[in-house]
Amino acid sequence: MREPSQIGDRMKRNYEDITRQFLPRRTYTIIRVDGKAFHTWTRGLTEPFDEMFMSDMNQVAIEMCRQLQGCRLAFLQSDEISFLLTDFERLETDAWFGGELRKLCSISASMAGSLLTQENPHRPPAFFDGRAFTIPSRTEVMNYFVYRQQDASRNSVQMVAQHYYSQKELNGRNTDQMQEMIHQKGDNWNDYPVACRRGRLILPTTRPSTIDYMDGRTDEKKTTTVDLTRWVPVEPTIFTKDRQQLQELIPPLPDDGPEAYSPGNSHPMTCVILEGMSEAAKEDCTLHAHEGA
Ligand SMILES: Nc1nc2c(ncn2[C@@H]2O[C@H](COP(=O)(O)OP(=O)(O)OP(=O)(O)O)[C@@H](O)[C@H]2O)c(=O)[nH]1
Ligand SMILES: [Mg+2]
Repeated sequence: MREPSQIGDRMKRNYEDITRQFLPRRTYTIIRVDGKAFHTWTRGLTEPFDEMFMSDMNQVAIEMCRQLQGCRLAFLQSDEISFLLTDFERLETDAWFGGELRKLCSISASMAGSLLTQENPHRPPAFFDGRAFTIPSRTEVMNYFVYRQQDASRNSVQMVAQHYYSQKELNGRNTDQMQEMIHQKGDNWNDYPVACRRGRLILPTTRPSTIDYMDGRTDEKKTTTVDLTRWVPVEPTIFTKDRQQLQELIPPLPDDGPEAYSPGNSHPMTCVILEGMSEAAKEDCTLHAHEGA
């Protein structure tokens, strides 16, 4: 009889590992998760925009920003979230799961699914697909977010139009025509909140926080101040008109020279406060809204 290790090695070598793929190192990685058949999963939610659902998606994105190693920001709209990850800060910086493609896709999709299900225990389980890929230039990373934001606005107009008209009435209509049709119903797409029209960014912010701890040597209770990172939802600019917000958020590749990348709070921020947000998250938003003012 063969040793279990021999059969195991053979299975791995001949089958499992043969399709193992890794993303290139020291560049930009995008991971995007998208709700599976959310047209059905969202049935019964407020149309065209459900604040609780948007808030839940923000929470999913915030928790994932915490968990995804090297995450710089997330951009979300409708039932999808894109994360930007980098792995080039130092030569020794690791990539999340070494950049193993199937790990990146499957773990991020399952995270999103279980986090959203946890937020909605009375709804059916939520499933997501996940994809991960490399974009090798900073400008193209900016263009990627322009692409997702344009999709956000197109989706958003469509969702409002579908609220007033049947699919048949909307067939063949472009976004401008749909906006006009919305107008005819006495509504104006431009009056909807930015978060509904342009998507949301999730950004890291740091603020000093006081913590109590026990000094192991003296057994004394002590207090110290540390910088805590919190992730908060922020209103995006219109990326095609104002690229500065994005530019400041995306670190240049190490070979790009000393560009003006300043992590932290240098970008102006208008936070997104939604119904259902935790008190701590609201407090963060209020704090940072003042910083951005
Ligand atoms: N009522 C409501 N529905 C929403 C909201 N946000 C997203 N949705 C729904 O989620 C859908 C997401 O669209 P898609 O991702 O293109 O479609 P899908 O049904 O998820 O299909 P696949 O992604 O291909 O599996 C929209 O068409 C809406 O039906 C919301 O705020 N309120
Ligand atoms: Mg979907």
